Amino acid sequence: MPIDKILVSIFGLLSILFTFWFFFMKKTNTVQAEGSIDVLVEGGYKPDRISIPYGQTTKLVFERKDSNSCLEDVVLADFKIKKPLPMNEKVAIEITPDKKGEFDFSCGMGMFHGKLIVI
Ligand SMILES: [Cu+2]
Repeated sequence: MPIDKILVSIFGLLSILFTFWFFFMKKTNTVQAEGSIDVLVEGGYKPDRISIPYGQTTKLVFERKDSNSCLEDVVLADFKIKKPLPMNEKVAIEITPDKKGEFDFSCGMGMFHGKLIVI
């Protein structure tokens, strides 16, 4: 087998492994909120996949540490919530989901995203 074919095969195998790893990591990133959860806003949302219980009130406490004006609002469109996030201030948003499923939250312009998973 010529060396270039071996290299291509190895590269192909690595990209398959990377794809699996990428999606696997994304799934395991989900954090379960128990009553309340802190969300760090810095270059995105951390954590960005939050599972919350159906029919119960969960407090999402956002704290923005990123001066990027893009992140100055957080929008939970499905819950009709839009809140400004002043720098270095904790902003609590209480939600009581009355439906199950996955709901996006994002910055005001929709460039950074997170997901609420109601279970
Ligand atoms: Cu934005």
